[in-house]
Amino acid sequence: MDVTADHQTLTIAWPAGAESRFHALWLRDNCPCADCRHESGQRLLDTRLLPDDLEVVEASVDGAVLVAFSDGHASSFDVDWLRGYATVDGPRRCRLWGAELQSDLRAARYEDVAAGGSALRDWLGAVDELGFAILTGCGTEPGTVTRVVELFGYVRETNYGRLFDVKTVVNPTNLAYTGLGLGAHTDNPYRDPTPTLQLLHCLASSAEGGENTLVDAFRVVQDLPLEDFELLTSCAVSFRYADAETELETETQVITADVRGDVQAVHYNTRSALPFRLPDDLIGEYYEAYQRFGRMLDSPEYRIRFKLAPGDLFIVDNLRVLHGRTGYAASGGERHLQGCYADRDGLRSKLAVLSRG
Ligand code: OGA
Ligand code: NM2
Ligand code: ZN
Ligand code: ZN
Repeated sequence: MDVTADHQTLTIAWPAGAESRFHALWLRDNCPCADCRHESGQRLLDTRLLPDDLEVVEASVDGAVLVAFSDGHASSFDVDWLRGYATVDGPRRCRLWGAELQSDLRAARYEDVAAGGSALRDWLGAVDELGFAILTGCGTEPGTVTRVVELFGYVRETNYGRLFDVKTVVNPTNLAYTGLGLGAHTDNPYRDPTPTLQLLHCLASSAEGGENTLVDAFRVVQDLPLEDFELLTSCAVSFRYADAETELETETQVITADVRGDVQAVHYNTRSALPFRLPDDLIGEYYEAYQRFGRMLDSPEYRIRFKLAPGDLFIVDNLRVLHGRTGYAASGGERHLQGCYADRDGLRSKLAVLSRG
């Protein structure tokens, strides 16, 4: 490997032939020495104090990449660390799936996952990679769903409580509390920010029906015509929920794309979408895109389904994997789930810690 300095650019020629360029300011800003980085890993250096015309005056390789800068500072960079930043895209962990996953549905056992270690790591890894995971053998003790969250993160309390019961009630305030079927949806899209994880734990399921469906909305987005993607990512829509004590309304897009144009989040919920406020000349086209996407989300080609037995639980990445259920009979059996919300950052933190080498 070979390094060359030219004014503001350090060029590395990797042994396999590829070349990477690093800017002087980027390198200086990321100097790992004890003057520039605190041992906590936080940056001591104030980026704003660096001179705009900073240059690399000398560079060489001696185990590490040694760089001398025009401000008099010298840095030593680990070669593998530099290689990790040689491309703009970082690693992407997500594996998209469709109905084919049905034949490969895996479930972990509560007692293994609750013991922590590699079983917990693998279960959290599945959530990160596939956007959902199933857990069996959780028992039917009320409150278990929040104990599962405590294995990796923090419960996200909402107006529905720290946890909520999903069963039919008289005078329901939410269609989830009826026996009606629910098409694929994002929970609580009217909340800002929308919870990024949802868990549902089955306490009773003797009623006829009430199967759950899951769809990887990111996989569906892949098959969406570009014009639809553009409309669904660029038009703002709002979601709302109101009852006696609550009034929540949030504006977002049905599909959110990141700066690279990759899908970042899906907010889809026909029950709580407010009437669209869109210009007349867009509304027809918007509905065309919205309908195509919505129908694809409930199409058998993309979704998986399963019936939760008492003691089973599933967790979804609420902004990627949409969930639904088929309707169930309100009489002649009981169906009772408990659910709660949590957030992805806590899950990813636990996963990262458990994955340390
Ligand atoms: C919900 C929900 C699914 C079910 O409560 O948000 O989607 O299986 N429930 O009852
Ligand atoms: N519940 C189950 O987001 C929604 O409105 C779906 C949520 C009421 C907490 C139902
Ligand atoms: Zn330094
Ligand atoms: Zn739901």
